[in-house]
Amino acid sequence: MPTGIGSSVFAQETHVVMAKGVRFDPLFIYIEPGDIVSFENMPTHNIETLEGLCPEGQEKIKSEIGQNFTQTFDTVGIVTYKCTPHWGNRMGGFIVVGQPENPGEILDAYLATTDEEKEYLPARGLIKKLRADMEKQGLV
Ligand SMILES: [Cu+2]
Repeated sequence: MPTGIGSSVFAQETHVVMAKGVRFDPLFIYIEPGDIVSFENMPTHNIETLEGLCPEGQEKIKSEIGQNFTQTFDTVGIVTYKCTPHWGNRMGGFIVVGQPENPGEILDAYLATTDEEKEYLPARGLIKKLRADMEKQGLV
């Protein structure tokens, strides 16, 4: 719960991400720290965070395939996740938690990481889409 000095107090909100085919909809969500994300319509899908594309302090998450999944996110930053069985189809998404400092630098670092780690390669196009969305919103 964000109750410290200098942080606003928000009611805990629940955000829904739906699996549709081999995509997550919406592809990126913007939430406040402490909010809940509910992943639904997951008959053949799961959620697995990509450790190299997550903020420091974000716990590793790997949900069960075929199960809806609900998770609270507390760590400010950009969380990247994939669907393990459909990562070859680039089924993944982002949760932007709070207002990370220098989001442009974070995204640059994430892109560089995708060059180094083959496992992260499918994230490249997704990161570019996130950057475009954040630019549109004036966040980058
Ligand atoms: Cu999937």
